[in-house]
Amino acid sequence: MHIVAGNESADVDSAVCSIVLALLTSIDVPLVQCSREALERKLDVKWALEQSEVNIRYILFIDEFTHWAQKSDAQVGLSLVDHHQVPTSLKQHMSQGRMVIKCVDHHEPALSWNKQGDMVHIKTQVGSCASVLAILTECQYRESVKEWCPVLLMYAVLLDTQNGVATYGKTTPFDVQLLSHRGDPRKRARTFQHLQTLRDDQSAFTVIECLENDYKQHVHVGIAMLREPIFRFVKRPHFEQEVTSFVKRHHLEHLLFMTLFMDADGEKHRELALVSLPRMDDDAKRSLMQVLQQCKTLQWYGVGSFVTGDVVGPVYKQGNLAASRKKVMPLVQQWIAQQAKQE
Ligand SMILES: [Mn+2]
Repeated sequence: MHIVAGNESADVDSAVCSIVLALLTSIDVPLVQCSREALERKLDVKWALEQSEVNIRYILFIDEFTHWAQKSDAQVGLSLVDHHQVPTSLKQHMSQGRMVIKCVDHHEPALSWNKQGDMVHIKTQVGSCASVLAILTECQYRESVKEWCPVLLMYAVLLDTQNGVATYGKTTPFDVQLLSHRGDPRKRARTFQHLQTLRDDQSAFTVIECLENDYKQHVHVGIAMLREPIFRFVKRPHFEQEVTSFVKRHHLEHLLFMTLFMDADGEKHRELALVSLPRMDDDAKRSLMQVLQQCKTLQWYGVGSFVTGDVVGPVYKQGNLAASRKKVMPLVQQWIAQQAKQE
C-alpha cells in the first residue's frame, strides 16, 4: 500500500494536496491527519471537498490508519505532502518495510519529485503547498488532472495567502500570479471570505474541539492554534477540566496556545500563551519561554496572565503578524533537542 499523508494540522492545504497528489500520481490512498469524525468540525476543509467530486469514503483518516497499522504488518510506502518530517502520529507505525518514499513540500527548501521519482527542488518561493501542486498539475501531470483539481488547490492558496494579499507574510509573487489566472477577482474574494468564515467560526465548539481543530505536537510539546483572543477563550465553560484532559490525552509536558483572529475593525492579531498546569515543570517552562523570547523576529510583548482555576499562563501579543506557528515550532524543536543533550 502506498499512502500520501498531509501534515498533522489537517488544514485545507494539507487535505487538498494529499488528495490531488494521490490522484495525479496514482498513489493508492490520501491520508488526512484528523479523525473522520473531526472532519465535521473542519468546516473549511469539509466545504472545499464538497465543491469537488472527491468521495470522502475514498480518503483515509488518521484514526482508521492507526487502527489498521496496529493490526497489520503489511508494507507501507509513505509520501509526505505539506511537511517533510515523519510526524509522531505516523512514526510509531513506521518500522521495517514501511518507509517514506517521496515528499512534496513548500517549507524551506521547497521539494518535489519528478516522474522518474527523483527529488526536485522547487526554486520558486510559494505560500502554500497547493501552489507547488498547481505547478505540478500544469507542467507534469496534465493528462490525469481532473477539472476540479485546480479549483480545490485554489481554495488552499486563497486561505494561506489571504487571497493573494502581497503584504501578507506567506504570499509570494508566484501565488499572486497563480490566483490572477483563477477567474473573476470579485468571485474569488467572496470565496475567500466564505472559507475564512468557515475556518474561524468556532463558537459552537467545546474547548477540546477548539484545541484539536488546528493542533501540532513535537514530542511532548503541543501548539494549538486558536481563532479568538486568549483571554476570551480561557473563559469558556469547562476550560480548566477540558484543558487538563487534553494535556493528559496527548501526554504533554508543555502546551502553547497561539491565536490568529480579526477584531471588529478587521485588524489582525496574533498572541501566544504558555499554559501552566499544577503538575508541569516550572523550570523547564521558564527555559522554554526564554528560548521563544530570544527570537527577536516574533516581537512578543507581555500583556498579562490568565488564571482559570489551576490553569494559568502568561499571555503575549505578537508584534510580527506575518510569523505563524511554522516559525515557532522549530524553536520548540531546538529547545527539546537542547534539553535532551543536557540530560
Ligand atoms: Mn501548507
